[in-house]
Amino acid sequence: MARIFQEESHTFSEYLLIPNLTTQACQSQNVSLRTAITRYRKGQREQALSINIPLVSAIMQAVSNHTLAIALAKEGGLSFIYGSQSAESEAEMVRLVKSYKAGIVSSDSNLRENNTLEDAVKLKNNTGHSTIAITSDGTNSGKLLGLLTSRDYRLSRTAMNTEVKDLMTPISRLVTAKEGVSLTEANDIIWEHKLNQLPIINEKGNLVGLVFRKDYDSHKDHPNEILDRRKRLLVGAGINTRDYKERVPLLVQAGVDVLCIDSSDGFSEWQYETISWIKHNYPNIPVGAGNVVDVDGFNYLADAGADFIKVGIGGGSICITRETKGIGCGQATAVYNVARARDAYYEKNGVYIPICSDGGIVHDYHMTLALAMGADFIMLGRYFARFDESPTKRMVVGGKYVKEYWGEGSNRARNWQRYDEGNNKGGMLFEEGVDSYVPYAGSLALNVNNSLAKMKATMCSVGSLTIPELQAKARLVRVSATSIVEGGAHDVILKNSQSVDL
Ligand code: RVP
Repeated sequence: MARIFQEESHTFSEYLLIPNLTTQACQSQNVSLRTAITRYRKGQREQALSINIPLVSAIMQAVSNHTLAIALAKEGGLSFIYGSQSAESEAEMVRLVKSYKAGIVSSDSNLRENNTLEDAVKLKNNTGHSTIAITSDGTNSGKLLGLLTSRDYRLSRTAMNTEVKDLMTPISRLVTAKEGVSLTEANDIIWEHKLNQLPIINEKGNLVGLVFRKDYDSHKDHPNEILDRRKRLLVGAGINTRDYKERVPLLVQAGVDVLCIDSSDGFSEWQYETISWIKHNYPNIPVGAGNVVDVDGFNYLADAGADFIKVGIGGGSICITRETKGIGCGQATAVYNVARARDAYYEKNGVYIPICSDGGIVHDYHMTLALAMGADFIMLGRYFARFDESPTKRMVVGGKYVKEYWGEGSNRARNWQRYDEGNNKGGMLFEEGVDSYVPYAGSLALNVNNSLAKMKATMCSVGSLTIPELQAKARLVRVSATSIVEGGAHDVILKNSQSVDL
């Protein structure tokens, strides 16, 4: 006999937070949004992988490539590079994030000395980087012969067929540092000689890497950025339950920090097997799993060894899984129920497994509600798709700037690994997602900081300086349909009805 749950499931818009006492210490600058995203044993929270803001970007073609991953990691959050591409190109995106800022980065723009200015300009347009290392073999580890930067030529005056050896600053006039130099020493040399970049070479004169002045400044501008021990930005990657034995090794080789199995329904034996294989072969690489919406799904993946568990089925803005398959649960109820399962698991086993609320964030305050209801961090697709750094094109539609945003279950993404049964039978028979536009919103940094300012203000109203404190203290109330209307501007004539909902 089927069982019908007595409780209705609800979504974030149906709840509000009741303020707690705001003490004098409760001020935005005192709020910490740092959150652990991988499992840890009681008393060992510091050993978990943590991020500085509780936002991660969705595993989607229209959202998480290397440019978004770099921008988000600089603000303190984490991207999961989309897995619906070849393992090689996904690994390449991971590599681009990892090499973005090591303090000492490996040079991604290199030419031989007999290449022409035309070659240099093409390369610069491709990589977006204006510093080109000129090496004996045109690779990033050849013998360093000189550096070419945009200061070395004037496109209006210099003939395009000029060889770079006649334009570059030759090694004899370059300040360099020897391999083994520390980042602090390298930065001192940069300051002392007023350089923009400092090449690092080994004892044979081969190029090892470059240190850029702008990276030093960048860290000052991005105090929240998340870095690994080698000062490289952190990045995650999505995987599936089909080709993980080939894909995971390439991602690990590229330096990925954390993996996540990407599936609309994660309560499956395929996920169990995938997690077991990763734990056996790569015990040091954390792996998240999901998505689930209830206690049973959570416990199953927790026992499988998942390092975090993603919650949400059908709540995504572009998702029609509920309409096509009739599975899912209101996102607020799902998060609340799974959070209780997590707490019970912690109580029983002494192991805390963070949960991620995935999809369905429409207003900024929904983020804070998701945390208050027990989420440790939040995954967003639509939100990030609107920014400059997302991979999609900005265009004008109906006189407004928009960006494209499509679901991984749409025909356009053809991400059948996420949407079939995970059993190698393959083939996407029906769509679970749509193709859409979202309003263009500008730079990631500006928007994220604005959203976080609201989050911190709400946390202060709830008398909480940290996410665990918010989870412990939050008091929420359901609101009636009429109260929801009362919550927006009402009974006035709005002067600007065109305003974009951020
Ligand atoms: P949103 O932030 O509301 O746009 O939701 C993003 C989430 O939607 C993703 O992280 C994923 O879980 C889900 N998704 C992605 N594609 C599809 C689909 O095509 N149905 N759903």
